[in-house]
Amino acid sequence: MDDEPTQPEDSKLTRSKRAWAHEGRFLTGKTARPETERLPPGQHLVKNWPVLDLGEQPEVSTAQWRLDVAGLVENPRSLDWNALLALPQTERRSDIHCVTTWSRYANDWKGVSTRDLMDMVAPKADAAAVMLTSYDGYTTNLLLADFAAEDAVLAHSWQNEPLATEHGGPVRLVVPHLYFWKSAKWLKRIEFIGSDRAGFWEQNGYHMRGDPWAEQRYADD
Ligand SMILES: Nc1nc2c(c(=O)[nH]1)N[C@H]1C(S)=C(S)[C@@H](COP(=O)(O)O)O[C@H]1N2
Ligand SMILES: [Mo]
Repeated sequence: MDDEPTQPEDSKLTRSKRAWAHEGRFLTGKTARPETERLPPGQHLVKNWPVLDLGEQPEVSTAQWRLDVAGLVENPRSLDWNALLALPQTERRSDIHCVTTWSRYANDWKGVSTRDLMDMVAPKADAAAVMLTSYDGYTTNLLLADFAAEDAVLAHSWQNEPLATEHGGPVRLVVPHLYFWKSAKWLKRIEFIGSDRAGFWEQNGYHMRGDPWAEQRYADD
């Protein structure tokens, strides 16, 4: 016990780090932001979870479900349900911000992080963006850096329950730092592409990136 290292409790760095942790500095997770900054501009908080789709909610059983990962990758894959569950499983808590102005705090997701997926498929050097395609025909695009965000998850569970069909089960993407239209439900295909291309809403007047903190709602914002 005598030679137990002294804790540098009062060092300048430790004090700074404690202050940064308190402010949530350097963290991207919204949960670390001060409460006053947790809600992006123009948003209001809801307690329920609204359902938004194109009018069709495809019923895809876990037995039928496949996720094709294709395009500019070294190791293209077609994952079935068991292959998805065999990958490292990640839990993330994040807030939802929908472009229609509702936000919902503290959603607990479980699934495969996009970083672990990328470790498996190994995007090529010229991959710059991804195009997502869903079982209802929906598409949406993301820059590679946004897709690879630390808190982005291919989610199969929400609050410890299987993700409901209406919310995109068996598997949806969740990219919490962008408006929720980027978080494709009923995910079917991820294609790594060389340059960013507009998906469904992006072709219909929505912003190519959709950062809620910059209010990137529409194409001319
Ligand atoms: N496949 C698919 N994904 C989708 C959509 C859709 O119509 N089809 N709508 C998007 C939009 S506009 C929003 S706001 C969110 C809604 O997700 P929720 O219904 O779980 O709230 O899903 C996004 N992902
Ligand atoms: Mo939306």
